[in-house]
Amino acid sequence: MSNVDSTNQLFDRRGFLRKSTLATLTTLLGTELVFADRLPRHYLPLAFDLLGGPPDPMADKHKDMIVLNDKPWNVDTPAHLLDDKVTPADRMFIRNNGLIPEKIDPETWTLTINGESVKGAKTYSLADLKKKFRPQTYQLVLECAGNGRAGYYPKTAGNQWNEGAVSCAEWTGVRLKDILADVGLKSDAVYIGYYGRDLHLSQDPKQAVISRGVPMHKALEDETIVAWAMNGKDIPLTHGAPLRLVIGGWPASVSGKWLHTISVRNKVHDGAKMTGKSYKVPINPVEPGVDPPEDKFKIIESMPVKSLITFPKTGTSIKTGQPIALRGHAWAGDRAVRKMEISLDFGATWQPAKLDAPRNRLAWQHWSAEVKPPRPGYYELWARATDDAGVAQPMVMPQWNPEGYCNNACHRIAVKVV
Ligand SMILES: Nc1nc2c(c(=O)[nH]1)N[C@H]1C(S)=C(S)[C@@H](COP(=O)(O)O)O[C@H]1N2
Ligand SMILES: [Mo]
Repeated sequence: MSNVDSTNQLFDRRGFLRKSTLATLTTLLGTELVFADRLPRHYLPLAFDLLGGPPDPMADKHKDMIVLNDKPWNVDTPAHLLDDKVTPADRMFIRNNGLIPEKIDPETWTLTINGESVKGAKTYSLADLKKKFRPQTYQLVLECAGNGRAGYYPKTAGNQWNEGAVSCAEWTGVRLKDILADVGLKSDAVYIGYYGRDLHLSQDPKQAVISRGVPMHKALEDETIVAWAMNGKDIPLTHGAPLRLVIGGWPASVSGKWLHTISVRNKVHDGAKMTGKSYKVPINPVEPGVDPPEDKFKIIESMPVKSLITFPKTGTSIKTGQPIALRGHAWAGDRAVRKMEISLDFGATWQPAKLDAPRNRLAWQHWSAEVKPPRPGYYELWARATDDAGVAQPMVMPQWNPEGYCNNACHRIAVKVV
């Protein structure tokens, strides 16, 4: 049985095998499931074991991806798998808060724009969106706010992401600002909030999984798009098919997957995971381990400057006398990266790396460098990016926060020169 965890999606709310599941099973078996009407609640026929179980989001992923959790699916990417300039689907981290929706039909899918601050609600089919507005393609960095959480001490609750909860794929869709202009906004619009089709882990359809948003100034940026394609193909189901809100530079939690509604709000959006302490950090720095009350937190907006060494892979051995060629990417939320540096002596000295311009605003920037280790032995290569406001990555753990967000400490790899 490949994934007992996804069985949630096989049963209806009362715990009986869904009619659709039964139909699929019958087709796959090539015969009738006699006495299907007598199956006990929450009972999964053994046939699932024989057939290999329900669709598995890992089936399309690189074998070295790291599953942190499978209920819901949270899958980290090792840094060396992020070496491509544009992140391929099979190396893209997965961060789900609920269950991947089962039935996606692009033919009947719609996007509704509603909320207090629209002049009137409007609904578009996918074909409408493609026809009515001009398609745009952007490379956009999506980084989970919890990326790097594993590096915080004391340990904080949540998925223990290492470095890989970040991607920069090429997204195609239409500008949200074009759609909103077509709908017509009232002057009191301050925020948008998205709604996606995924189901809460409890399977209660009335319970929202996640519904986050951004202030109008971010919603109306050119690069904020409602996308139907990723890397030139339909968006993979795991990553939000058939329609996704894609907003670069901010916590990826604002990029709503399986998008069906956007509400334009006359106040800060109050959907699931906008309230409480989710995706928030203390307004004032706290001593590690201290968790202040809710009203002392602020919403994370632009993500901090950060970089990755994607080549070589940590733990590599290199022949003595050769320079070490290394490369990776750097990004800085809403800002650009201005400088990239490498150290091979634990941060005592730094040398500049070559840094490319981004393909477009909010895309990551590629960098490369060569270092010459003086003699055989163990080395660490550290990488440090500085953004265009002069803010650099910290070499040690940044400001600890109770939810473990925004760890942008320098990435480092181990290399042996033999
Ligand atoms: N509908 C929906 N959208 C969602 C989520 C989700 O659980 N449901 N997770 C968010 C979070 S927290 C992150 S980090 C990104 C992850 O995107 P990915 O799985 O495509 O890499 O999607 C965001 N959009
Ligand atoms: Mo996230």
